[in-house]
Amino acid sequence: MGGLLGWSELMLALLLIFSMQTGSGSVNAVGPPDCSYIRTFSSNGASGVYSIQPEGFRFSFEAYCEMGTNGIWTVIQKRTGGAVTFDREWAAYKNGFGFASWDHWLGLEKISAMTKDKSKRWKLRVDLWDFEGGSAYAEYEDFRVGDESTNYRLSVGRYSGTAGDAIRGAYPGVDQNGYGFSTFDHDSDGCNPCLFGDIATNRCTDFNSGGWWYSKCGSANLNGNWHPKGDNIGWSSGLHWLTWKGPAPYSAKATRMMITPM
Ligand SMILES: [Ca+2]
Repeated sequence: MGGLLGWSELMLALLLIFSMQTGSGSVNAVGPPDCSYIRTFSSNGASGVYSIQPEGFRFSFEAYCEMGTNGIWTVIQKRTGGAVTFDREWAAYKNGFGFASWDHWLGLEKISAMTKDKSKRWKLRVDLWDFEGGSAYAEYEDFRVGDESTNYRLSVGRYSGTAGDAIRGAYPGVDQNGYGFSTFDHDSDGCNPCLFGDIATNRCTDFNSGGWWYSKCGSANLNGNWHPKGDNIGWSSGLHWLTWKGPAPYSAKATRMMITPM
């Protein structure tokens, strides 16, 4: 047993050394910096999971590339059900979790690395599906996420779409643009406390759960708890985009967030 463990640890160490070397840039042949390059790397160019490595990032990783009619997008978030829990700590949101081919959060380090080059502009698209067969979308120009020292601060520019601009808020004072990311173990939500009727809260995650760019909790959060059809309205934690469906909070059936260079 001890011998087997020693062997697996040795293999892990070798893998780590190898990945550090490949990440150094000199042996960098692992993949494109984001999905928009896939067609030049791959002949068939179908939607699916590809290996990408943003410039300056330490290692390559799997991401889902959506080959759309309006661009090739790198998916950074997807929800279709409750099997993958999104009520997770800072480290999980930092590094990512779930399955690239299915429900997942790509990870703030990766999103930040992709969008940090100020000479490049990025568009964010948010897709929302309801339980009644409908859908809506929101697009933001100049999407960017800062590094960890800024708590992965969110920046978005001009909005367009059919779902409403829930990031800037369904009501005044809750603008999430320019706010850092919060999880239950990492609070930068601007509540100390926030008052909702008779309820005072210091942490949006106490009610809204998940991790998000909470600003006084706000009107958008797609990383809350997933709820099934018929039991999806009125929960404080859900897949909420309150400019789309509200004021009674409607939790979406499915969501997707993805980015592409502008
Ligand atoms: Ca707080």
